[in-house]
Amino acid sequence: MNIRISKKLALYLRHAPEKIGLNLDEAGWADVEDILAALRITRAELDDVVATNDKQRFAFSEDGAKIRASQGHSIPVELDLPRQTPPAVLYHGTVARFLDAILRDGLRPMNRHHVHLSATIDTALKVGARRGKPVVLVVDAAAMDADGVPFWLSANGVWLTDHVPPRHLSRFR
Ligand code: HQG
Repeated sequence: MNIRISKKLALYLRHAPEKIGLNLDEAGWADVEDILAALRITRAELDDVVATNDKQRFAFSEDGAKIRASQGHSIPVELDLPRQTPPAVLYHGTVARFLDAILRDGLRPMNRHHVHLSATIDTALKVGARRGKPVVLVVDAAAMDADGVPFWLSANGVWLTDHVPPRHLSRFR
């Protein structure tokens, strides 16, 4: 995968389309032709980044004419993801310096639209390790589900929710 192209796509499709004069519709889709022109890449290069991306960050529309980020936006988009019943337990990878705030306020979306949760400890460790020595929190998703809290599953397997209250969090390691 071409990491340079992937990073640019993440920037323009999630955070700053205006930097290259890109228009995203309300569901976050951009015209593939606009992306190719703006990044000066070929369709084959774009197809390769989408297909081989380590986290499957991007997805084409069914007809292949549009592309969007599957999650992680900071600009307002309505992904219309299906609400799903979560597994009984989900995980969140973070670092020790955020723990006091997290255990006081719960997990908050911060700059993103949702709190991002992982189905496996392994993935949570990797997410946390982006910031330092990873700390994994266990989320009692079954209890949240029983409370009626909605969860969504992104196209690339990330579990999303609005907020995780401290009472449903515990430290794994
Ligand atoms: C922390 C990557 C203080 C939270 C990954 C995290 C993921 C709080 C940071 C995706 C807090 C936000 C998302 C609170 C949460 N007080 N800190 N109340 N609540 N935090 O990047 O989950 O490569 O927005 O623990 O793989 O780290 O972008 O979220 O450390 O899937 O595709 O605030 O991003 O994917 O950081 O990562 P982020 P995240 P991509």
